[in-house]
Amino acid sequence: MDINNAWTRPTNNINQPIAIYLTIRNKLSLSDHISNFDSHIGQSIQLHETVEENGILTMRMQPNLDIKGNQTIIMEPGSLHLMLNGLTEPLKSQSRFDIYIYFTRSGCYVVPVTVR
Ligand SMILES: [Cu+2]
Repeated sequence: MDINNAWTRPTNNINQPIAIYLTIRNKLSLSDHISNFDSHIGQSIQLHETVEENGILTMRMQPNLDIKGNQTIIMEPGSLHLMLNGLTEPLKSQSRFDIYIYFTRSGCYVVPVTVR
């Protein structure tokens, strides 16, 4: 996996979930599957999708994400994103933290997230 461009926005409000965006490229021709997420700076991370229902944007949890061989998945505002709940500290601009993404086939990746 190539995992790039992981970022989020600064916040002082630790009571609000934060959205994390990134790009995942499967370099293999075999499909893979994200099985779990983790981070030291939050209690849980879920995969969310932003969808429009009757003209209103809402977020829906996506319990599973399959990545086909050679597929690129772009998480960006208004579409797929990771939602981190239970932030333990404010996020300062230009700081960084790590998240962990677990793939069924490719194993665990440490992904540095930049606070923009
Ligand atoms: Cu969300």
